[in-house]
Amino acid sequence: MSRRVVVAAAIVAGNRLLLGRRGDPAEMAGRWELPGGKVRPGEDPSTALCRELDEELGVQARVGDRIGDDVPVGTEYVLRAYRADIVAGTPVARAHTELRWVDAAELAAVDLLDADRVWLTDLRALLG
Ligand code: 523
Repeated sequence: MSRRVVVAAAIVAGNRLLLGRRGDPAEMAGRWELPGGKVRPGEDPSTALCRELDEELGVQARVGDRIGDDVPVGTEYVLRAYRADIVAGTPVARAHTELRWVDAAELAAVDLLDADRVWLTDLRALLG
């Protein structure tokens, strides 16, 4: 069985990265992540990420290059990160309990999900 791909976005504005705080499931509640979600069967990953950013943040985004390596999550998923830029709208927490723009120092201190934490070096590089 191949793993289902979950896509996530590194959205950077100036020297800050956008993170969302998860409200569920219980074991992830309160922790922070790059926004994103599951790619649907037959869906292009970039299209899936645009859809998720629209659903979760209410923004239109342009998906750019991949960053970091794919990260296995449990036995079911593989997580994949892309750069993304907001082209229309202002992010609103529709799927998260809170959104936050973090600089490099704040990123180092925040309670990121384990899988997202694997990309810390890649993410820090985006923040200069
Ligand atoms: N992760 C993860 N990091 C991260 C995301 C977007 C997702 O570790 N940045 C994990 C969390 C879940 C799995 O990937 O184990 C699926 O993500 P989820 O629940 O955000 O996917 P959605 O948004 O497609 O979920 P539903 O709409 O609830 O099906």
